[in-house]
Amino acid sequence: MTAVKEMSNWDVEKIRADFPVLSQTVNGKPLVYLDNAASSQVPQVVIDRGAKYLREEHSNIHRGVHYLSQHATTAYEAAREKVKRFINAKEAKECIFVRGTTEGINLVAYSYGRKFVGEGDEILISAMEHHANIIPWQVLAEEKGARIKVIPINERGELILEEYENLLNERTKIVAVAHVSNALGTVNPVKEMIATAHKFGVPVLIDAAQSVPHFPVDVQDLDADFLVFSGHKMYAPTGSGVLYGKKEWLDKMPPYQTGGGMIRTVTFEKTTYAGLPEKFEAGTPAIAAGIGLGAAIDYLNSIDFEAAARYEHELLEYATEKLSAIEGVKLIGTAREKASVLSFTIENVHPHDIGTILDQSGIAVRAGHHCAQPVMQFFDVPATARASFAFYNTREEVDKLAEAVHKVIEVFA
Ligand code: C6P
Repeated sequence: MTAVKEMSNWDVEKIRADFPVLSQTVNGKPLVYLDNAASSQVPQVVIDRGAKYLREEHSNIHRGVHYLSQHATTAYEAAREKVKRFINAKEAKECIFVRGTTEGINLVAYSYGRKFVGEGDEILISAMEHHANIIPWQVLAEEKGARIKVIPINERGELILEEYENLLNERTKIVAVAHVSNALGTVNPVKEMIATAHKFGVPVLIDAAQSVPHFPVDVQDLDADFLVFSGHKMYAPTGSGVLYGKKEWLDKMPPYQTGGGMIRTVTFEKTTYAGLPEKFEAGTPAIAAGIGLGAAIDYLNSIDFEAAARYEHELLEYATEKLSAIEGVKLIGTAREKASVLSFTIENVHPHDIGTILDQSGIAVRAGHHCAQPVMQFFDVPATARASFAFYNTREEVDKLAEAVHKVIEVFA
């Protein structure tokens, strides 16, 4: 790896000032927040927007003729328009609000799956998927007598693409694959993978939980059929998330949940459903969170997101260089294309102990299997410690991480 000499021209201190949580101390030390892949922090403008809704606009949406309800409905639908522009969907109604990535994938597995997947069919996922992109398909496969096929990975943690092409056939009913692996940081070449699947007439779902927060994603450029992500990993509150789906698919799919808000007419004999997006949004949604997601997108649009992505990438390279130079540290996931995530182990130290000792220095990392147990099995480790970066992290924080890792090694020597 080439040495990183200078960081991009990115005013990280100015950005940090937007995130109040970052100025706290933890265990008497300044907080070093390196658990962004689990949940990123929320800027003041997003906090303020959520608070404004709760203080001045709180009411149910799509239901009331009164002032507050109309105000809240306008704000919520404006957030959907922002999502549409952010991911370059053709139409706002292709953007379904969900609680997060997990719910988005479950929706597709339930709705698309129950309509289009049958006995003997195949569902193609990869060996680096998060459990949220494994289990819904497993449940569907069990129910339908379908089979899960897995695109293998190599020792660097990259998909073996030749195998991918061999696994596609006329029985394949969907490909569901991560854009960026949360356990390894690998960026998968999803645009090419989608083009390959489309040659076989197979739709593709992209789990974009770890890509949308880190670099611009354009659903039309990718030609994704479905793409899902969570607000809480992209500077918005928990409870917000998006399932993007091409209208052609969503129109053909049955509702996932039923109840209020998703109907056209109801009698005891028969119900007819609303069109998109309401058909997939039964019940009262997380309104404050959805409006917050819109505010987070406004924030990302205000900061030169492409420059942020370049900065973050340089930070990842710097951290990779620092940690890989420490004797006893092993990086898990050394793909040529990576984003945000640095998973590692330390010889003879359990990752949970790494996490606990780092916490004493005020450093937040995640330790565990990262809801990707098959990845741990492949690398033959019980768990890893994982530092994951956002554009508000600094080189000094990476230096502190490296120092603290040295301390861990000393404690266990
Ligand atoms: N990964 C992590 O620490 P939810 O929980 O629905 O917002 O997202 C699920 C999910 C799906 N796919 C990927 C690639 C993910 O990274 C996640 C969430 C967190 O890595 C929590 S396990």
